[in-house]
Amino acid sequence: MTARIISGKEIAAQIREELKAEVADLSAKHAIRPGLVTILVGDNPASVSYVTGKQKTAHELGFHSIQDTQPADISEEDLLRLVEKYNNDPAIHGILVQLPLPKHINENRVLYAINPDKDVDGFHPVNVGRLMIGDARFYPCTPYGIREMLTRAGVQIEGAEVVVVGRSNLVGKPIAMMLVQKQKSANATVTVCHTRTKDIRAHTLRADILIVAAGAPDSVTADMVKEGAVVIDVGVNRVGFTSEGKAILKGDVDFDAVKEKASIITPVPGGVGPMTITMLMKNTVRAAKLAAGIPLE
Ligand code: L34
Repeated sequence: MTARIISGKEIAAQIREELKAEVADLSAKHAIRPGLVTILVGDNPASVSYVTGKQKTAHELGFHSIQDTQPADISEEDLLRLVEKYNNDPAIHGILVQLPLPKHINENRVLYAINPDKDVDGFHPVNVGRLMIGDARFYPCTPYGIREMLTRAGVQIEGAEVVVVGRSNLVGKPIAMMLVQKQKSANATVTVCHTRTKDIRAHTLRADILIVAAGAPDSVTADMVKEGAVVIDVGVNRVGFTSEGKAILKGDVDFDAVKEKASIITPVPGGVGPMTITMLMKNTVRAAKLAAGIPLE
């Protein structure tokens, strides 16, 4: 079987069109403009690229949008004060602190300082807990994007055997938690594999839907994939540079070989990445509505 390649870029563009209509409606009926701040500490090239993408999209959608870049040696106390400033800014509905943070900063302390109502990443413990209970306020952007790609591609999640490779707080744990819920676009049987899993292949071979967020190229090879499986590649690995100095990106899946076995596969770049950015915009619109007491659909 040769897989259908689902373009995150195209689906994200479609969602942005839907969001434009929502933003126009918020403006016309409620005089509200969604406000987003992205906080970047330091100048890690990948983080700079992702945050730039977020700002560009926010501007395109007509948000009130602030890029707040801080030096790599900012103190934890100063970063906490900065978060507090945006917690108290009524024009800001969403606060995102780009991860990873420098080693001298306690990441959890910073994430816990964000007002849960402005936590458009969904990383605050209150939002993580709500997600687990099945009463989510904000879905973390990457898992949200993955689920949206699956549903818009017509993939049946209910009853499916889902295998997640990777157990990060950013992707592995939240996507597992989302897809196991007794809810629509969920109700799957979920297995989470990680670096200490005894026989990963034995698990991945059973997957109807295989979600790979392992953080290394070729973590999943063709011999690990069932014929006809749906394969979502979350990895974004910078494996080198072009002669023009542009980063060469590669996913966690051996794309060329796996696409001959899968029924659906996502590419890197142009797969989950653009969806992550767009779901952040969706969460920011949601946060703006929540702040104004506008009922959500
Ligand atoms: N707080 N930190 C916080 N929230 C997040 O949701 C993230 N993540 C991850 C890293 N740290 C975070 C992102 O934003 C990963 N991530 C992310 C965002 C965008 C893209 C990839 C990862 C993306 O746009 N990828 C493009 C290629 C971009 C490039 O050329 O660098 C793609 O097509 O895959």
